[in-house]
Amino acid sequence: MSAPSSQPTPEAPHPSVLIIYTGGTLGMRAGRHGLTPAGDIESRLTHALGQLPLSQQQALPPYEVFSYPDLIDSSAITPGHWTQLANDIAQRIADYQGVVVIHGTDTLSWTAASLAYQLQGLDRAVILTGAMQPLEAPDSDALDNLYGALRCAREPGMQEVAIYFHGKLLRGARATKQHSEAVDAFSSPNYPLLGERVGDDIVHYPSRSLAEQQRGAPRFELPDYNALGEGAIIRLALWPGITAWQLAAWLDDSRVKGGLLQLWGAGNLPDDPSLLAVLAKASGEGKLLAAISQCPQGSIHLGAYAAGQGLHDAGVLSGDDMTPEAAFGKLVHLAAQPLSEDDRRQRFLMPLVGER
Ligand code: ASN
Repeated sequence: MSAPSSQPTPEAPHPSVLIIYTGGTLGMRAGRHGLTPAGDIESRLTHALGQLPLSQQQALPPYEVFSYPDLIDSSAITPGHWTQLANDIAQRIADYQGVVVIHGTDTLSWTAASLAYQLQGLDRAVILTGAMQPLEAPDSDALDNLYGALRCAREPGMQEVAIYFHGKLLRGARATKQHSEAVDAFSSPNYPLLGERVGDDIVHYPSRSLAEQQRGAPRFELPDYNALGEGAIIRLALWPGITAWQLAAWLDDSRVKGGLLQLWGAGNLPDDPSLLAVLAKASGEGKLLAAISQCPQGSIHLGAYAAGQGLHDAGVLSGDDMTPEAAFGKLVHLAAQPLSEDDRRQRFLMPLVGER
């Protein structure tokens, strides 16, 4: 898969929005062992969107559908899928007004964060959506989510990867799944909404968008995450009583190239020098280590407490107020590129797509 040969030309956009279907509950049907991804999505979408009130139908852009042949429950997603999806979007986006990705909700925010890093410099919208109930289920949230996502995808001021779900437009690299059952399943704990649905309209807040802040020169960064091999970046949340040998069991493995630590509160670790020694050894071997909080809201401040003092010296980078999805996705993204260790560390600490 290769990057597009030319960048999109905003002066002459194609009127359609491209819908990319990856699977997820939105398109599932009941099978013998429970809900399972189902195809025939184009005619199902036409039928479902045709049930909307006429005024809403008229407000929708025309669309084309690209469906993956192997549809998945998003719990099966891997960084390899993120690479594939980013490449497929990069190859096609210049021909469309924007892109909607239909994705399972379980890992939707992980994919959104990864796409944000890979599709830096977008000059139009890539909107991920899904549903908690299948399209054909009674009172499903699917149709409203599709309606909103299609409207957002053609919004000219939207020039980033975002999630539209239950009336809210969230920055992709700031969002997280907050509920396993409710239709209001996503939140953006440390960044305000990019927009929201008001009646039949979508209100967009341009001053919060990447287009206003730091879009920069259009460029895509499409590294091959497969090249990292399975499991090169790990994620580990502290628990009371964690020991150095347990931490070492993850970090000493030569296949591991980096890791995300989820610390206590504002960035604290148990008062145990042997834990810091394991971290310092891994950093010394060139492994990229970063830390965020286990708290869903707020930031870490390494060294604010004595209990967090040694982390900086052990080479652990502050992930500030990033979501686990954004911090983990950034480690994967940086580790997959031919960068020096210093460059990786520097880029981790600077905001690339408004993720921190
Ligand atoms: N397990 C489903 C998925 O992530 C959940 C959903 O889409 N609501 O594919």
